[in-house]
Formats: sequence, structure tokens, C-alpha cells
Amino acid sequence: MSVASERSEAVEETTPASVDVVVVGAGFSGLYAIHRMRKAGFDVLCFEAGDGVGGTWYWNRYPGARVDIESVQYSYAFDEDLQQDWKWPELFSPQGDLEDYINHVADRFDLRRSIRFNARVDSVVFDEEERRWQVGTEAGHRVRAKYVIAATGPLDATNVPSFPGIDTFEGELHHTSQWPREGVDLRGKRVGVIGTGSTGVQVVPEVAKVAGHLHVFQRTPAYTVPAHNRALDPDYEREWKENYAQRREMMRHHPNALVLPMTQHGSVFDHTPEERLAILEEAWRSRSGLLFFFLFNDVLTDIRANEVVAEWFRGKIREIVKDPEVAELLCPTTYPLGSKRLSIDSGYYDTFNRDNVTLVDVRRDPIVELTPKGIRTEEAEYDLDVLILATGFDAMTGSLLRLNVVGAGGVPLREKWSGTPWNYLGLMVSGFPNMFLVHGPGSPSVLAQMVTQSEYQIDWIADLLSHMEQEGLETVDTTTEAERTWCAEVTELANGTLFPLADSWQKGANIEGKPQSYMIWVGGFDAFADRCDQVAAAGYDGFVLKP
Ligand code: NA7
Repeated sequence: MSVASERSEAVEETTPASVDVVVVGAGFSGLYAIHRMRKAGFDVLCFEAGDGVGGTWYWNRYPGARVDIESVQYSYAFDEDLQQDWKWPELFSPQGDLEDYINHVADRFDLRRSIRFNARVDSVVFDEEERRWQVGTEAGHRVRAKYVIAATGPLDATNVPSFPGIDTFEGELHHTSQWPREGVDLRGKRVGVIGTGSTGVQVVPEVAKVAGHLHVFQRTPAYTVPAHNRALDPDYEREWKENYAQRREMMRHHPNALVLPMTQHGSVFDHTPEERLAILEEAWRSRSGLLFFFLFNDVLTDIRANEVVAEWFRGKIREIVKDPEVAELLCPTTYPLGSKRLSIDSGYYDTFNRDNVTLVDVRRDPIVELTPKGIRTEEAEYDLDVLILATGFDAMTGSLLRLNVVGAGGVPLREKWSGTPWNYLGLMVSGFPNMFLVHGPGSPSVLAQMVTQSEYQIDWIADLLSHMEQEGLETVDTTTEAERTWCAEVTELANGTLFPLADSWQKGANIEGKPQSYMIWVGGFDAFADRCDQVAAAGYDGFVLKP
């Protein structure tokens, strides 16, 4: 547990009956929203379900939790002193360091006084006569607000599959995103992990180090590359700090909001097999995560190019994993490389060479039920002391829908989004005036670095609100036409890539009964931000502002 997270979190103050802006969620986006709205002169109040700040980095405290973007990039740019002062110990920060950072930010900018902790928002209702939102929490807060900013995070609503018998399991059961702050003693225990997405890939090697025996229940194997995490090199840090302003500007103009210091090698097919091999092998030894994709420009758009790299990738798995049957099971074959998020890991494949680790293929032998003792599949039973669910999230829409938002005309967001999650620029939904989404469906979301995106979107919202106040405007809404055009563009762009080919959370395929459509704008953060700038410059084209 980080030192910062032990601090007393809530600064109790009387909650006002009415404010200008309610922010939902005190993660990276929510905290910046508080700061930015205050700076623009608004009264702001934030409700946070947890008892501390950090959002994703507050909830996901499972062993091995770590960001997959370099911390010098995955951090705030809004305050030069902050980015100069802060020292990241590692290249890719573990959860505890991210939590320390975000607590520091909350203190440094005196944000806690605007936050009510342990306050899960459970109703957000628009009062048409008053043109105000009425926001309620499970803890009993009731506040009226002119504006609502839903900074709820695209990966926040936990997905706990409805395994029959789940309540009968007598061991300890933990979802990775609700990991107890005091930790879980796994030493010598019989542990099961269900799920092998980015989270499973991080948690499995750590659990294997301490468990008596670990069973990994895999339905779909992941593609994951070595993180090459290390202590942050002082020269690298100095270089970043000397050039921060310029580099942040480069991030604003990059499709993934990143600085990627690497050579791009054109098409996969521009090279002989030997050259390609040399490029890939060098990358495997020295690169990680997203960087890996930018080696060639057609991996995410041409299935043949993708398959060439995917097959090389499978060769890597076969090289590392000693048991050929286990290696084959770990080889992804059912979706293109990168169409689900590429994970980065520290020794994931090698973990399956350990004597205390067993891979169970629950695609071939599905889980039938949980029993008091463990898991029963069609063919076997596994006795477990601890079961870890790394089963992901009801992504993109789940965290917004559970706010129980009811817009103009009494229309629930749930009804509006019963098919497509309609939105314009990922920022607004028509019929929900003065309510803004951050990282909403229709935004570049997880396909670009999130902190820079948060800052961009919140700055954009703040400018709009300032404009409204200056002009004496009361409401802003978008139109069904604008959202139809935008969502058609989101779909069209995605269809030009391989992303929709995977049954991923990015299109809602991981949740039973959830309507499926690819929800992320794949056109790049730079193009997205350019578009938002143009919309604002054109007098908020596609939005309707009323006095
Ligand atoms: P993911 O990527 O949604 O992974 C969840 C994993 O859990 C995945 O392997 C699923 O298999 C598996 N799963 C889910 N439900 C079941 C059931 N019922 N039975 C067996 N296995 C199941 O979530 P993560 O938390 O790993 O990562 C989310 C994002 O966080 C990640 O993309 C990064 O952006 C950061 P499936 O693939 O559905 O067959």
C-alpha cells in the first residue's frame, strides 16, 4: 500500500445545495476537471465512490498492476512546476507510484475540499423547468448543478460473470479491480485466476511467485510483449524535463498522444523475411507495448500483414514456453494482433514453465459452476483457496449507465443507448443538455494516452462553459443529426481497420446481452482534437446553445 493512500481522505465540509458544476469521479480526469473548472471561475463539487483519489489507480491495486505507457508521458502537463518537480522512480509506474502521484496532485492543488468521498452517484436527473441537473448519491447527497461532467472512466464498471454457484464458493473471491487495500495473503495457497487480458497478464506472474499452486483459467489467449520496465534513467528524465513543453506539443499532434522515438519501417511487405525478422527481434529485445505496433504501418489495417507479424509472435511463444501443448494453448489465433489491446508483461509466458502453474483451457472445457471448494469445468474439478477474477469491465458505457442518468423529456440514458451509444465527439449526447462525457464512447479513449486526452477534453469543455457564461447562455445540447453523423464516422473509420474483428470490450462483446458496436474513434487523437478545435472555432458547430 502506498503511503499516500493511508492519508485521511475526506475533508468533510457541508455539501452545498447547488453548484455550477458537478464532476463525477476523482480519477485523473475528475481531478483535473476540478482544478480547471475552479480556474475558470466555477463552483465545483466532485463525488467519488471510493475513499481516495486516483480512479483506475485507486481501484486496481492487484499485484502487478502497472501502467503500460511511460510515466513521463502518462502524467499531467497542465502545470510546468508539477512536471518538473515530480520524480517517477520507474519507466512504467506501478499502481502505488501512480497513487502517490495523484495524491500529491490532490494536495498540491488543494482539490480534496471539493470532493465528497464514499459517495457513489446513483441518480442524475435533468429538471427541464429549472434547466438544472439534480445529482444524488447512495450516501444521500442531493445537489443541483448547471453542468455535469461525467469523468467516470471507460474501464470502471467491474464485470463479474454470473457463474452458477458463485455465492457458494467458500474460499476468498476477489475481482482485480476491487482488490483489498490491505492485500491478500496468497502465500502457499491454491489460487485460481480467471481471465487473461491485460490484467490477467500482469497478475499471473506475481501470483505464481508466491502461490502454492496457480491455475490460470484461459478462454482467449493474449498477445503480450516484454515491458522492459526499469528504473527511470536520470539522463532520460533530464532530457524529458528539459524538453517537456515541446514534447507535450508533439503529443497533442500524435494519433496516440505519445512521443514515439523510433523508426517506422513502412509496410510489412516492404521487407524480405530476413529483414522483417531482424526488425521484430530487435523490437522484442528493446521495445514495448504500443511502440511495437508502429514498426510497420499496415499491421492494424491489412489482415495479411497482421498475420505475418502474428505468426512471428506465436513463434516467440513457442520459443519461450517449454511444454509444446501449453505453448499452443497460449498462442492467439482467433483475432488479429492488436485488435484487442496488446499487453505488456514482466515474464508472463515464462511463468507457464513453472512447476506450480497450470494452464486450463476453458474454451475447450468450459467452466460449469463454482462450488464451495472451487471451480467445476465440464471435465474436471479444481480446489481453490483463493479465486481471482481478472474478468474485465462493462467498458465504455457501463460506468455511465450506472449513474442512472435521465435527460430532457424524462428519457433515461439507458433507453437512449439501448442500441448504439449515441454521442457527438464523444463529448455530449443529444437530449442530455449541459452534461459532458470524458473518454466517452465516440472519443479516442484507450487508443491514445489517457491523461493528455483528459486534459484536452476538459480544457475544451471549460472553454465552452466560459463562452456560455460570457454570452449569458443557459444550455448546450447536441442534435440527433450531429450524433448520427459522428457515430457513422466512428463506425466507418473502425471498419477500415482490424479492430472490429475481435470480440473485445471495445465493441461490447464481453458482456452478455450488450448491444455491439465498435465504440472508439480510431481516427487518432490528433485528428480528433483538430476536429474539436474546428467545431469550437465554427461557433460550436453541431451544438445548440440557448439563452
Ligand atoms: P479484459 O481485457 O476484458 O480481459 C478479461 C479476461 O477475462 C479475458 O481474458 C476474458 O476472456 C476473460 N473472461 C471474461 N469473462 C469470462 C468468463 N465468463 N469465463 C472465462 N473467462 C472470462 O479485461 P482486463 O481487465 O484484462 O483489461 C481491460 C483493459 O484495461 C485493457 O484492455 C487495458 O486497456 C487496460 P475473453 O477474451 O472474453 O474470451
